[in-house]
Amino acid sequence: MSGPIFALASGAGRAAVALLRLSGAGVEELVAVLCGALPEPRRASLRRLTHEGVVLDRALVLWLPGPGSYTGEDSAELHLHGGPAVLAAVTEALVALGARPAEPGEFTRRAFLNGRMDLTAAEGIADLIAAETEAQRRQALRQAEGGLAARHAEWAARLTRLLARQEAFIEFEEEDLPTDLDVQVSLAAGVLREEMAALLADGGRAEKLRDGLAIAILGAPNAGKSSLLNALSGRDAAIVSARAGTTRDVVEVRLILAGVPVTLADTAGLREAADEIEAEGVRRALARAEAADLRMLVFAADAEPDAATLSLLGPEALVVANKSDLGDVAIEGAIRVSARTGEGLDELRARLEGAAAARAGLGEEAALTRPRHRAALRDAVEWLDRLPLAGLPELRAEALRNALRALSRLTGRVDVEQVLDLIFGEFCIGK
Ligand SMILES: Nc1nc2c(ncn2[C@@H]2O[C@H](COP(=O)(O)OP(=O)(O)O)[C@@H](O)[C@H]2O)c(=O)[nH]1
Ligand SMILES: [Mg+2]
Repeated sequence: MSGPIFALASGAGRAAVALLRLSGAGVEELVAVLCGALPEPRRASLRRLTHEGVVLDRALVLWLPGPGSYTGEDSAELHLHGGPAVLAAVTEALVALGARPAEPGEFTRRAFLNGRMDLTAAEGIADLIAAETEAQRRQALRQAEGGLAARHAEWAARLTRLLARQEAFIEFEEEDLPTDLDVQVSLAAGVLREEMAALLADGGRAEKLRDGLAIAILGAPNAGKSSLLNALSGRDAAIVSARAGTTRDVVEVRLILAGVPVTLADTAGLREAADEIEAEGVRRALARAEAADLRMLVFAADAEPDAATLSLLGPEALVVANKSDLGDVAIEGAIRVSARTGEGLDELRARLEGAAAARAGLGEEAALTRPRHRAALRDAVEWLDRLPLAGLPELRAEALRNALRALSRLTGRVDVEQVLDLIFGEFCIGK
């Protein structure tokens, strides 16, 4: 057990109650000193907290002895009155008694180090705290409760068995092991490889649900891109003007579509720029088009489609014919809308929601929510790919061992030091 740490686990600022968490060796004495005596474990007890004869607050105290606590260490919670002076006085007393403020993510880091959870569960908790939408919450909770870890454990167990068989072959080569052992191991490893590849081939939807989907609005000047952004977001985020070339930088609004956080980006109209600033705007628009998960191509229904926008057409694009109140130029597959009259906007919104759900909706089962998961799994697949090429039993065992090691980076059972800082750095202090 490491030394005692403490942190405010509730939000900062004035509130009815401030929740201060403590964890580590020495918390038992610390709580006993503050309360006068150690309260009954795992029971909320109302106590006067005193330090050196001064009453600090009257608080609800929970004494949570390890190893059955969140961190696995001796822990406590102090439910204080939420004023800043109360918090300051209690903090000062805790420091005087030998505790120190926790680093971001330190409670969860200790929980991981004490075997209370694996890395994917720790990440799930970080995501749960950050979740803004229902779909994000469900995805995070699934991971926090061990969805991905369970998938990993099943694969790791199978891979370990294959490795054991392959190593037995090295040890007992001359004896009567099945002569087709190599083939058997390769076949089983091939099945495993396909399952992993299937999870990798999900189009990154879980990562997109976590990080948000990027939608770029593109089209000729004056097609009504800014008007549509404003209509979809329900506020005047972008300047609308009859003058072509008004929007020069990228204007972003955040929306939630079908539970998916979305960044909708309005861009400069695509045309030969009149000046340097507009040219930069067009360059940025094209960069957005490149990086976007979804392109919304806007044409004006009272004009012929322009070549620059047409060149961005593709199966993945959502095509919109705006200004339906002014004309009816036929554009293949376009949704007819009018930012002015509101015609077609409900359909446009529904189509955007459908597209968002298809690209980033909540999946059926545990998914890869971070690039780090993807990298680990991709490594494991690559090692399994090498297995059939390796002739010597030693090399085959090595490939399996490396695949297992790569896979284990997911949950952090081995080889984890280098990823720890990365992961726990995402946490806020007090968790
Ligand atoms: N009649 C009509 N005018 C529109 C419509 N949408 C936009 N406009 C007008 O077209 C002009 C250009 O709109 P804006 O949104 O700035 O286009 P952008 O250059 O593509 O961003 C403005 O005067 C808008 O009021 C529409 O659906 N119908
Ligand atoms: Mg504009």
